[in-house]
Amino acid sequence: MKKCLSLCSWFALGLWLGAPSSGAAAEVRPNVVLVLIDDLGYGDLGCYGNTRHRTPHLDRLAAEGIRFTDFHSNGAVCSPTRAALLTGQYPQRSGIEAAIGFTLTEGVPLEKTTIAELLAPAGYRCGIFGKWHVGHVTRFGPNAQGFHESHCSNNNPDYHSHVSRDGNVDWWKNQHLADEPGYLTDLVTRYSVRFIRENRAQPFFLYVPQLGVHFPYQGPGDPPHRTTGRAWNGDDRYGPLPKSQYSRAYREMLEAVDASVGEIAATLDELGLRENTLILVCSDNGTYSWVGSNGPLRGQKGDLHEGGHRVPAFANWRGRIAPGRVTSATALTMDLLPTLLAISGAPRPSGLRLDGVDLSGVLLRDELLAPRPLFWRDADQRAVRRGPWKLVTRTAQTELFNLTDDVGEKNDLAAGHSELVRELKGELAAWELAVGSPVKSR
Ligand SMILES: [Ca+2]
Repeated sequence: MKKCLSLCSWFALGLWLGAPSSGAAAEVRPNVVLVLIDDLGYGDLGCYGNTRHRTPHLDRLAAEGIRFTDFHSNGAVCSPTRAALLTGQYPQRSGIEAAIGFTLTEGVPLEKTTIAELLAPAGYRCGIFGKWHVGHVTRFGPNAQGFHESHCSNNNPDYHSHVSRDGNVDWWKNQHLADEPGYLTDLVTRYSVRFIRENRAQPFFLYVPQLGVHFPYQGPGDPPHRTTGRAWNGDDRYGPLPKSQYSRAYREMLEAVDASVGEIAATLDELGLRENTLILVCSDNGTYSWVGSNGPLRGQKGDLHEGGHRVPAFANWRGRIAPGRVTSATALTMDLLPTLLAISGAPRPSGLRLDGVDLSGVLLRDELLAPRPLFWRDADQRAVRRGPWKLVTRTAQTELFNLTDDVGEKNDLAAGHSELVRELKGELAAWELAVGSPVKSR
């Protein structure tokens, strides 16, 4: 299946290259740097109102680009959002609907078409440095899903000892164990910068799923904690520090991520690549509100109230995206793949099912998105969004909110809007019927 898609893509690419030029993408394929920050909350960055965390590099990229106020992760936890990012599909269709562990039986199925498998045939060099978390890397890893180079973890290891919660070392190079000393955020920076330098003369897709700011809570100066040979699934999963120091460590971890992104941007500057590089930054789900900030939102990581999935997101492309813009467009992680297809000019194979939509008109031309219903599902929670309206269900409980008036989801309006509740429940049921059960991993 993959081979067929690849051949089809080459054929389509040949047609595309022979077609008359219709825009900048047809002349020079832009580079893409996609930074996914782990568990970053809606209120964690200075550009979203935080006054405690110092994030000057991220704030500058946002200020010099376009910032979303209504961007959402597809999942309220790590794996489903990452699966949606890679496939452009709802997690429920992509093969992973829940956070996964370390088994060899769970993962985005290899026959799924990923963003790397679409960009590579168009001449892109594809690299990933950071956290994978969509299937054990030895079986479902990035090199088996279209990436040319990878240094990554399965999950969230100790930042210093690199031991994951299953008691095994978890740092891999091209799907082979390759431990090395270093604070993980620094390793992510090192490989990302090297990748840019080595591929400066050709289009590249650099995917940087930062490990910060997911637990264990360890700043660069905090001690290593986990050792091999035992599981770390109790309260010790959060690291070596007393709880009173979690938020201090979290701030330092975020500031290390900010420095990492700053170094990546500085490398692009130094090489004269900023005018030909789209930088996208977003988070994979909300933060835990006892350590980070979801701003004015209700709920936290794992919840289908806004605090679980409304996240920071912005795009920067010097000379192409006008600086200082803020958009209220409602967008999701699964929209990134169609957006990158449009911006890169990479062909979309016929028959490829995408749930996301192209955001390039929002980014480049201030266009509006067509209205569409949006859906989330996480175990016993469901949510559906239509314009300002959001219905949230959990077992027998149903709530309705108007997010324009009430982004904090404080006023349940379900009792006074029975007809709208009925309609939204109907849309949700139809969507669940369409996506069915998650694709079984193999
Ligand atoms: Ca996460």
